[in-house]
Amino acid sequence: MPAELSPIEKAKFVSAKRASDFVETGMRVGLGTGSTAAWMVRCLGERVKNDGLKIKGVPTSSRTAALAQSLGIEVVTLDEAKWLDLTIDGADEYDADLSLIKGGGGAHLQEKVVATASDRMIVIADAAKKVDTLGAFPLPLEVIPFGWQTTKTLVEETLVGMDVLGRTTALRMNGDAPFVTDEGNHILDLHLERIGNPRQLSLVMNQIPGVVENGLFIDICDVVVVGHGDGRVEVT
Ligand code: ABF
Repeated sequence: MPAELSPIEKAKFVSAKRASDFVETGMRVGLGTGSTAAWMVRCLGERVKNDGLKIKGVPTSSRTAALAQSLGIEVVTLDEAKWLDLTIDGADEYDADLSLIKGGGGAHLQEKVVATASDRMIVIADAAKKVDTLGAFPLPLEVIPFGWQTTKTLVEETLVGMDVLGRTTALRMNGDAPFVTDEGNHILDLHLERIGNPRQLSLVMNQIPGVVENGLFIDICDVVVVGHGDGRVEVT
């Protein structure tokens, strides 16, 4: 373990390290995005360098692709891999059903495609990500640029009457400009505070014309590997 990690970074590292132990030579592995996933990619890079680990990595974002390539991990496209043995990725929240909110890193569309095209999905997270009810973290919606303001209005009108507490939706910004995803789309962040029925909300949001994908991952995560600031790690 790298020296001098803060408790939160230690929690992320031990979670990522434990999950990377599930990776075996010959696997096709989905490589997640975010700071916890970056630790996992670094752990795999160490095994490639020191133990001769041979995997085909499918990154979930351009950021992860650059990191993996810099560490000597073979990077292929999802279509080249065709299907994945395992995806390891972070999350912003997870609940007792292993439903997730993802997308804080702006990559949930590619992350959901990769995670769904995998035999197994392992989420790596520090213990603070566990919640009783999803929603305190803003739920991202990837929307096409065409008519995004109208899409925002449709989303707000659709939320009325649904089992959520908050209502506000905001365009994610990157400085003074709208954030642009790897796919060239924008992101609306829904500040819902509490999502009473994540499954229903996920289905309804994706029916709105202009919405490409939402950050709710329902029935996709198989295992959560939780790291704690004192170095403990739990596989749930
Ligand atoms: C990506 O990174 C996103 O889906 C998720 O929202 C975020 C988690 O970032 P971190 O590990 O830095 O908390 O997986």
